[in-house]
Amino acid sequence: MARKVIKLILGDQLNENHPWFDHVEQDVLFVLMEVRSETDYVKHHIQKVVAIFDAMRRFADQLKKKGHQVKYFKINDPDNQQSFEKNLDALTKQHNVQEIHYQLPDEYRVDEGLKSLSKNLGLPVFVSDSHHFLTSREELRNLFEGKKTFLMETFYRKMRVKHQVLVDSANQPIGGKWNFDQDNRKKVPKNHQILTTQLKTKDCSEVHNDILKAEIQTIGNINPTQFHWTTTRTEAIELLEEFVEKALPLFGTLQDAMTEKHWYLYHSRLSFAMNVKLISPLEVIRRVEKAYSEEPERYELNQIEGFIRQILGWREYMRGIYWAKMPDYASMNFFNHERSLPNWFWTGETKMNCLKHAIDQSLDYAYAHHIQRLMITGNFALLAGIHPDEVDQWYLGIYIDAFEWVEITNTRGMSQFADGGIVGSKPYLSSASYIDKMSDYCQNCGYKKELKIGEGACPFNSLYWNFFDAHQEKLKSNPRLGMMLNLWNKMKPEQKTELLEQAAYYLDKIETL
Ligand code: FAD
Ligand code: DLZ
Ligand code: SF4
Repeated sequence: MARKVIKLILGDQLNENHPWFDHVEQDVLFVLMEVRSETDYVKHHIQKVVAIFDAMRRFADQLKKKGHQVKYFKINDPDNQQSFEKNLDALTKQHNVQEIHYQLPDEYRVDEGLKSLSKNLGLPVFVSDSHHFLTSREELRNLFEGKKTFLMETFYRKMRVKHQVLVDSANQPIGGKWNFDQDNRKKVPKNHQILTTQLKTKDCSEVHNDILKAEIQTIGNINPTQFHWTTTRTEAIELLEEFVEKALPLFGTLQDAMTEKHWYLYHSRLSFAMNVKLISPLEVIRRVEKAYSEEPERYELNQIEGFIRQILGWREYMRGIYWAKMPDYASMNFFNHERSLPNWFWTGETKMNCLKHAIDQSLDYAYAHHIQRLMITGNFALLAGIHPDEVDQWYLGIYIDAFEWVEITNTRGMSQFADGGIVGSKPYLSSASYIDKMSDYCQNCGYKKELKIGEGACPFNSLYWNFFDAHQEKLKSNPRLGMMLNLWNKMKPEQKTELLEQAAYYLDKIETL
C-alpha cells in the first residue's frame, strides 16, 4: 500500500492560499469532516451550520478540481464516526498512513483535543501555522504575557507600524491622528436613503436537508433556497468589492447607528468569510487602503481608519487576549453575576423594542452588528446580572461569525466586563438615553424612554442605576465611571429607593418584560 500523509483541514481553515495547496502531492490526503463533536458543543444557529458545511463542501470540491486527493466526511455518511480523532483513527487503519498534519486551531478546546492525537493514534503529528492572522501566537504571547492590561490602542498602533498601514515614512499616522472615532458616532439621519450592499442568494437546500436528517439541534430561522451568506472565496471577494463601492463611504459615520429599517446598514458582513479564512484580513485591509489612495476625495479617512481598526486592531487584539488568558478566561465572573438568561432571548418575545428588534434580527439572519451586540443585548445582560456562561452560550450559538476566540473575548470581556478589565477599561453600559440617541427603536416601544420609575418606565433606566448601586465597591476605583457613581451617590435617598424598587420589580418579572 502506498504511504500516505494525512492533512486535516478544520471547518474554519478554508484558506485556499495556504502553502499546503501550492503543489499537488500524490501521497497527501486532505481530510475534512462534518462531525457531531463540532455541531453539538453549543446549539448553533441553523444558518451557521449550513454556512460552514456549504463552505467546507465547496472548498473540498475546489481542492479536488485542482487535482488534490480529498476525503470528505458528510454528516450522514455511514463511515463517519463523528469526531476528528475517531475518523482519523479509522483512516490510519485503512491507509498506510505515516504521519498526520494539522494547522493550529483557533479554539482552545480543539487545540487541546488535537494535542493528544500523536499519543492516541501512535503516529507522528506535525502542526503548521494557518497563515491567516497578522500576528503569530508566539508574538501574541510575548506581547500580552504577564500583563494585567494591554490597551487595544497601544496594540493597534504597533500593528499599524508593523504592517505599514495608514502611516507615513516616519511611521506617523496619515491624517495626523491614529483614531478618528469621534467622527463616527452618528445616528441614521431622518429621510436618509440606505444604499448599501445587496443580499446575493443561492440555494443551500441540499446541505440544509442533510442537517435536518441528522437531527442536529439548532436555533434560528432559515430560508434555504434564499441563502445569503458567502461560502466561497469568489463570493467573499465579490462582497468585499461591493462593500468598498457602496458601503465603505459611510461605514465609519454610521458604524454605531441602529435602525429598525435595515439589519446591516453599512457594515460589511465579512466576518464569517474572514473567520473561516475564505478571505484574509490583510487582503481586506489592503483593498480598503487602495480605495483611499485611489480616490481620497470619495473615501474620507474616518471611514477607512474606522474600518481598518476593527480588523487590524480589534480582531487581532481579541485573539491575543484569548491565547494569553485561556483557559482561565472562560470562567471569569468579575461581578459574580448569577441570573439566568430570560427565555425571550431565544424567541424575541419581549415588549422592549430595542431587544425585540436585535433578537428577532439575530434569529432571522444570524447577525447583529457590533453596537446591537454590545449596547442592546450585551448591555441588558450586564445590567440584569446574567451569568456570563449563559451570555457566552447565547452569543456563541446565535451568530454566523461566532467562534470562541473572538466570541468570548467580545462577550465575556468587552460586553460583560467579566474579566474585570482585561479587554476594556470600563464596562459598556447605558440607560435608554444612549439607545435613543443612536437608534429609532424607542419611538415604537411600549416602554417610555424618558421614564425612570412608574408604569411603562424603560427598564434600562432603573437597571442602570441599580447596577451602580450593586457594584459600587468594584466600580469606585474606575476613573471612567467615577462621574456616574458620584451622581448616584449624590441622589436623594427617596429617589434611590424608588429606582432600586423599580429595578427589583423588573428583575423579578424579567421573563415578562
Ligand atoms: P463590520 O462592522 O463590517 O466590521 C469589519 C470587521 O471587523 C468584521 O468583519 C470583524 O472581522 C472585525 N471586527 C469588528 N469589530 C470587532 C471586534 N469587536 N472584535 C473582533 N473583530 C471585530 N465578531 C466575530 O467575528 N465573532 C463573534 O463571535 C463576535 N461576537 C461578538 C460578541 C459581542 C458581545 C460583541 C460586542 C461583538 C462581537 N463580535 C464578534 C465583533 C463584531 O460585532 C462582529 O465582528 C461584527 O459585527 C461582524 O459583522 P461585520 O462583518 O458586518 O463587521
Ligand atoms: C462551528 C463548526 C461546526 C458547526 N461544524 C464543524 C464541522 O462539522 N467540522 C469542522 O471541522 N468544523 C466545524 N465547525 C468549526 C469548529 O467548531 C471549530 O471552530 C474549528 O474546528 C476549530 O477552531
Ligand atoms: Fe429599549 Fe427602553 Fe428604548 Fe424601549 S424605551 S426601545 S426598552 S431603550
